[in-house]
Amino acid sequence: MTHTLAIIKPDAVASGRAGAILAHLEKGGFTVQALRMTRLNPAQARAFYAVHKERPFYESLVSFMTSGPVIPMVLEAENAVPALRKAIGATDPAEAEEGTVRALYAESKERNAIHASDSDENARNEIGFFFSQSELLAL
Ligand code: 3AN
Repeated sequence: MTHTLAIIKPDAVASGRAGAILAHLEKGGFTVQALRMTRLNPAQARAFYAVHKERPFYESLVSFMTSGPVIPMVLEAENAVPALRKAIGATDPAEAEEGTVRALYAESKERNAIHASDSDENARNEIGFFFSQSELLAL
């Protein structure tokens, strides 16, 4: 079993889809190991998405990710990182495979309901970004 980080984004929390997304992931074989609700400030959102800082959508993305509460969580599964990327679908919900979280719950390429780490190294860093050692005692 390995671990990855998911974030239910502000669009999905605001529209009341967080519970459905969580249920979808649990049904898909992911086990929640840590979870909380928080609101990112602009410095935190900029730091989290620093790899995108040269992209034209960066400021808009920061503004969206700070627009309301988010629900970060640590998920456990076999090959958790690729398994969760497959379960969430393509960045653009119009291109996301049927039955994926983004096909079911995302609004647009930016307001796309969920984030998932894209490598084991990023998963470790992103888990550390949101959760302290004491919150990860079960891992
Ligand atoms: P993913 O979340 O599928 O890994 P990334 O890492 O390319 O996608 O993009 C990070 C986030 O930036 C996306 N989840 C989405 O919210 C936003 N984003 C990506 N591409 C665009 C775009 N062309 N226009 C607006 N927002 C975008």
